[in-house]
Amino acid sequence: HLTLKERLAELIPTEIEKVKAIRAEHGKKAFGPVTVDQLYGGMRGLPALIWDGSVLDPEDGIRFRGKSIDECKSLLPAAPGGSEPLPEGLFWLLLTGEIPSKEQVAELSRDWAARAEIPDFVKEIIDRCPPTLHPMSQFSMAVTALNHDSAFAKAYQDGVSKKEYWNYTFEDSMDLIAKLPNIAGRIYRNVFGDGKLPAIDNSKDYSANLATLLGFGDNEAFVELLRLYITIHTDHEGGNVSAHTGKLVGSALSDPFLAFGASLNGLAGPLHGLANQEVLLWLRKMQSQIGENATDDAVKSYVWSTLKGGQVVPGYGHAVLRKTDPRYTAQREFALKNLPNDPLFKLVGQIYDIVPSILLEAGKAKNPWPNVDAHSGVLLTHYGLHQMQFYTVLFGVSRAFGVAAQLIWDRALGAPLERPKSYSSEAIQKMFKDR
Ligand code: NMX
Ligand code: MLT
Repeated sequence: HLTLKERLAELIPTEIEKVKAIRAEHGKKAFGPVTVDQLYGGMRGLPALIWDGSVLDPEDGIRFRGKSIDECKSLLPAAPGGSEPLPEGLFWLLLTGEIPSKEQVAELSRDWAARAEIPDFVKEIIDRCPPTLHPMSQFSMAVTALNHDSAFAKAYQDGVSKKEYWNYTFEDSMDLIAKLPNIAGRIYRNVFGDGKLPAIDNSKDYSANLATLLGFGDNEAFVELLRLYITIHTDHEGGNVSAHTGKLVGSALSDPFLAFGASLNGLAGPLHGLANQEVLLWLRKMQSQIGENATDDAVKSYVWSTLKGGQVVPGYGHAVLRKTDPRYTAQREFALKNLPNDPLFKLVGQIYDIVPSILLEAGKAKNPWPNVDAHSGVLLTHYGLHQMQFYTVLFGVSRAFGVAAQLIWDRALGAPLERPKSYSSEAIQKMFKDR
């Protein structure tokens, strides 16, 4: 059978021809008007990027290479004895559009385990961070520092041909993904534990190793949760802040470590990935104010007090989705199967019944339904991972898969430097004066 890199090498020439043909036939055709509101409004809905790995439908949610989360759950290989999809398989799917065999997935697990060690100076950078420095800042620094050994950066300095960019981007991307468990584990153990870290086990899959590094390797249900968690957080089409940032920075031919470091800084914002931390903080604050087993009326008035205080309800709303996020549903199904009586899960379910109608009544949010971040913290904390400041790091580990896949394809297809046009308000006033 073929390795992932060999299969990619086969697919790339056909894709290059496909893109050439699309551009030759449709290159000068217009999508439609661009409104002034889109310039001021965060470019919502503006067609601006190409990415084949995943597409987000406002109603149905994410599809990875056309496959829904449910389809991925049934088609992608699981671990022996497990039932959740292995994220190794999702990475293969994102890159090739194909479902890998069990053996191909096992080979990826072995490859990543073999590449997992991080340089001593990166360990020192992490160890020198004060425990008060947010784990996401530590994560982004460590990832950026991996650029020290970038194969792409070295090859570029050595004058490599453009045709070979994808090859070095692939190697860096594999190294990046492989090293994240050691970085995340080290940050977790330094900030919340005794700083001692077990070794990667070359016979285990990626999520099992990550769970071990975090101290939860013996809990098979937690390992299964991580497999699902990493699979569903990988990619959310091209326009979300972390994916787009990685693509943008990568377009300057910054290597995958620099590009993904930038992605992480975007993911660390409360309207994006940090929302999973914010959700748990908000739930805990709610419990401390209105008690556990609170009535619906008490929950309602807490939600209203959040809105009246000029804050957002974390974990609700979305820039594209207009229905419940299927990633929320997948996590809810996991909870119903594995922790149906968890009190915090019950609160999350109670909120699901209450918040959408309040957001509709408040009348501002275009989407009153929950997103992925409304559910992840309750699962992690159920198994003992209580430190919510760490939650976005796990989102980041997963998001590396999607960003890396984009970077590899962008370099394979020769994607140019991103450089959209900006306008001043004065220019807009002049442009539309008599229209
Ligand atoms: N609670 C309160 N108000 C909200 C919410 C919410 N959950 N969602 C949107 N709004 C407000 C929003 O702040 C805006 O108000 P204003 O006009 O005063 O600026 C108004 O509704 C219109 O916003 P939308 O067009 O519905 O949302 P937008 O596309 O701008 O932003 C989010 C999308 C996700 C940033 C927004 O829904 C939000 O802030 N949600 C809470 C934070 C969150 O859960 N983020 C995680 C997203 C998923 N992820 O992992 O990245
Ligand atoms: C994501 O997973 O990136 C978030 O849901 C945000 C988005 O898609 O805009």
